[in-house]
Amino acid sequence: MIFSDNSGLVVRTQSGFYWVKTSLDTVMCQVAGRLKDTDELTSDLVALGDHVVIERHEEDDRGTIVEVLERQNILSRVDPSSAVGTSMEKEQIIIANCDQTIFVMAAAQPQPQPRMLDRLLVAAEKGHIPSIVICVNKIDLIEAPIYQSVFQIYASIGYPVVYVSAKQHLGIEALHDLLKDKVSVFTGPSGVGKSSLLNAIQPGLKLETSHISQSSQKGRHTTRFSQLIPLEIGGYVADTPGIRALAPWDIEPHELDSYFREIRPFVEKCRFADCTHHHEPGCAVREAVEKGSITPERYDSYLRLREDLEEQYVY
Ligand SMILES: Nc1nc2c(ncn2[C@@H]2O[C@H](COP(=O)(O)OP(=O)(O)O)[C@@H](O)[C@H]2O)c(=O)[nH]1
Ligand SMILES: [Mg+2]
Ligand SMILES: [Zn+2]
Repeated sequence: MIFSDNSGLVVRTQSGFYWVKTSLDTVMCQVAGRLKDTDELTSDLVALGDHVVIERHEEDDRGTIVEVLERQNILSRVDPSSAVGTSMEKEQIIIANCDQTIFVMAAAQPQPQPRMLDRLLVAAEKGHIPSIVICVNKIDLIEAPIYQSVFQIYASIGYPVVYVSAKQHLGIEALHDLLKDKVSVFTGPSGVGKSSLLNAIQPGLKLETSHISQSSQKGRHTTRFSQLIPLEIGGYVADTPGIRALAPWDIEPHELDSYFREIRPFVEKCRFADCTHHHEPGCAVREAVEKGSITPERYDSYLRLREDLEEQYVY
């Protein structure tokens, strides 16, 4: 993307302010009022990673975002601060136009959360993210067979899995190669080591990392804004707030099966076109679970998420 002095990339968002990196400089902007009145706002008007057109103010060094260019892809969720589960719920865009998402989990402390990972994967599939990678950090803490038993299933269904330790500097080179010249986003629960990994990749970043209290084993939320960090090796990486829960945005129950990579190929073989894969006779998905081509864990994730979506979905 080529930018000019009045167009650029949104590199930071914080409380209604957006920092736009143009060909000249980085300008702090707000959103033009007229963009806000268009229609009912169900999503963020401007998100990290957006390509925007700005107007510079004559009176100061700030600007106004007057146009958001069409997004290539988005990673989003239901905004947890909106009225979740009602018609007033909103979409929160974690990042727009990224080349890849790297979902970070810890091998331990905090415990891996595969059900949450499955939700993240669904959100990324839905948002047309071109490359989806899973990064398992803190492998210094426990034995390989323990964490591999949780994560190798993802490699077998086609998601690259990289095992790393920010603390012992293991696998950091592999991450380096993945990030080079791309716009990437690190997302995952708080306390899994996202900021520590970014610090390991680019010493000198000095992102704030949190201490896990031994009693709760939950990371403190230290990241309260989102930013795209330019990498010395080329490209950007987004540091975003930790995610406690993720409800994928705007997914109808019947489309969910298409966002589970290993379930998708079986769907057209079910006897009924509207098969939910829950109880119907002649269900090729359940047959695949019985034969071991789909793991019970991922199938269970599918069923649970489908149930959540059925509850939320307004017919
Ligand atoms: N043992 C171990 N601890 C780590 C590793 N990476 C990060 N931590 C610790 O985990 C805690 C949370 O890290 P932080 O980077 O703030 O996590 P974030 O919330 O995902 O950004 C800090 O106390 C880090 O020192 C690792 O590879 N091994
Ligand atoms: Mg952090
Ligand atoms: Zn079925």
